[in-house]
Amino acid sequence: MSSPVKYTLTGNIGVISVDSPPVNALSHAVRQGLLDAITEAQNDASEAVLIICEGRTFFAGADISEFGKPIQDPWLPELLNAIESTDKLVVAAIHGTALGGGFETALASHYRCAVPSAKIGLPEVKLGLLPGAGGTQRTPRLAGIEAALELMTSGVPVAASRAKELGLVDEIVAGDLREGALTYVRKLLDSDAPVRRTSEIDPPKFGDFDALRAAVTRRARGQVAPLAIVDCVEAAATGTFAEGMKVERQKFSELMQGKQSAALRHFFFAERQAAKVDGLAKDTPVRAVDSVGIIGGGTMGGGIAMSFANAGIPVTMIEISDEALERGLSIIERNYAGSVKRGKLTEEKAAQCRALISGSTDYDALADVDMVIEAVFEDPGLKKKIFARLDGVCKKGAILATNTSYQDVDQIAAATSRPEDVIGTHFFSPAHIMKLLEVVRGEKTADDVLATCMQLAKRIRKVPVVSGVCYGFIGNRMLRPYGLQSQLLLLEGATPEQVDGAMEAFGMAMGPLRVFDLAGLDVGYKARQALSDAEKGDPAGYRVLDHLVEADRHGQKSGSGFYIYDEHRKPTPCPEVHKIIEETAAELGFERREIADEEIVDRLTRALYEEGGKIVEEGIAQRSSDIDVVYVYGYGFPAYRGGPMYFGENA
Ligand code: 3H9
Repeated sequence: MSSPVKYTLTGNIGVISVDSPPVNALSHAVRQGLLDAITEAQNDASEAVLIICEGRTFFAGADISEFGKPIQDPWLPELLNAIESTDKLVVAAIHGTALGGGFETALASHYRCAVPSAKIGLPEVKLGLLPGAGGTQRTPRLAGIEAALELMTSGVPVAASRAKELGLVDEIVAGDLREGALTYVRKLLDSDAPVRRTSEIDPPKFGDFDALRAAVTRRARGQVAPLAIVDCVEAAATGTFAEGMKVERQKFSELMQGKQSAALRHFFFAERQAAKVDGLAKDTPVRAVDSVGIIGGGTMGGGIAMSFANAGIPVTMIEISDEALERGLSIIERNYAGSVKRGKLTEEKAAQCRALISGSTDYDALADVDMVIEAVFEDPGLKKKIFARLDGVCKKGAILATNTSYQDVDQIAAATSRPEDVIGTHFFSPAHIMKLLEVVRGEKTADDVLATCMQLAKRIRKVPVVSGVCYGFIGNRMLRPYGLQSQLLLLEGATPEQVDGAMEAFGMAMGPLRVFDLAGLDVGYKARQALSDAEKGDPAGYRVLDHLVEADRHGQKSGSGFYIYDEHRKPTPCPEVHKIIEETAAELGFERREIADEEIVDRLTRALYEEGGKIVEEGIAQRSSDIDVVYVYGYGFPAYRGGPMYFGENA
């Protein structure tokens, strides 16, 4: 098999060029090729060496698919030491994303240049790991302790310009990368630039590591890798390079064998797998979507509009009256202002996005759009009426999508003469922030409509998961047994703060009862009033909720629900709620007992896992890992537990 690494001489510069699609991961073949090439360069007539990658990116990191398997030499840290110890100048030329071991390869080079669009990052923490090829030791030597820690504990990449400010990139090259990089190497040679080994730079000596550890612990929320990163950086600041490398190796190996990294690696591949639709050919044509209409300017409609505008796609928002439209557009305005204030968007970018959103009260404004997303409240009759109207107004081939969270997409599609163009796109609130998109495939949804929505999701920076049609689709359907279990636990003896505390300590972004409070207890209450006792199901599932609403406790918005809320929405436990729970337990004949936190976590996660199993069995989800993606990105399940299905199988 030919090597993905080529070595050629261009004048007096040895060029190591790597071509290993899709992302030039540092697989065994790449590492071996790099070692062979650097050895050849060391012994030939070249005066300097350039490392450059073909395709869409510089090395995206170690090859994650090799993790968990026996290590094949040369292992990355040794390879990088060999590169760094070369006597000839070694320069890395970065484009695309230099990530993890990829960026560590650049750090082991003596100089680094990058095109302006390049990004560099150390995202190992997102895999439950730390930079294990010298990154924890070399980064603080170039960028200082705080910047290095920020890069490594957040895992968020930075742009080339910022990397240059931090001293992690030496030169930004405009135009063609190879030409620019060769010119840069010649400039270094002409100026007699010395071989500059990062490992030989004196490490920064300062660091209040106790304070840094405390800050990282707060942000890490149960993850072990961020604290191990602090340990490595402390070793960089207090010992020699060789000593620091020993600590790094030890900690990397511990993390690699730990449960969190295994779960996060599962999740990495689960996310990528979710984008693939079984039975849908890779070359399925997609429809052009260059303009979108949104029906409904409420919180959801506004967030969806922003998601498209942020990706440069113009949006026409439809409301029933000028006042409603005005209200919707002003919420969007406020959201953009907030993003600017928090430094998420520049004023200029926010203005550009905002300018892409226009409004109308006339459906005729949708005559030419490529896609419409209906985002009105959950009234099946109203939704059907809207789709019948869209059928009359929209051009042939327009995709007609509903943002329903529960309703039957097939029945909505049946209100049109073109059910093949109808699909569900279920966004999560706040829609401009939450990454999950459930793409609901109706019985008659055309393949190209589905393929278009999967691709479009990526364009608007969402993670799509395909769901079949059932009440609540994947995510909300699983909330039912989860919610029921939370109510049973209360009746059997737990307090709301114990249930939420146990689940939050487990890693959920929010416990189930705080979620009830956030959503509003009155919503379910009103819906139940229309149901017969038989339809309502087991009273244990809703009786406490009913009593709370009847005591005027509607959740966070009313200042009280399962908790009392202050003006900052901070929850405080409430004795009156304890009393309501105890009385309801007596009313329904429950005998109360001590319940351990482990039982709470076990019963609630099992409820998700069991319902998830049914969802896969029925073919609603394509695979159980898709459910993990739904729960991590849509419902705050901790990624380091792998998602409810992975957790259920591996806990
Ligand atoms: C590390 O480096 C440890 C070292 O510090 C120490 C070692 C001793 N390996 O995401 P995409 C595949 S840890 C293997 O859809 P995009 C991916 O599975 C690593 N495969 O594309 C997918 O395959 P498929 C630190 C990888 O354009 C295909 O490439 N690095 C790897 O949206 C396309 O991926 C990271 O954590 C990999 N490293 O985004 C970076 N990366 O087509 C992880 C990707 O079969 N990668 N694949 O489904 C990324 O963040 C994104 O993939 C990237 C491209 C931004 C590069």
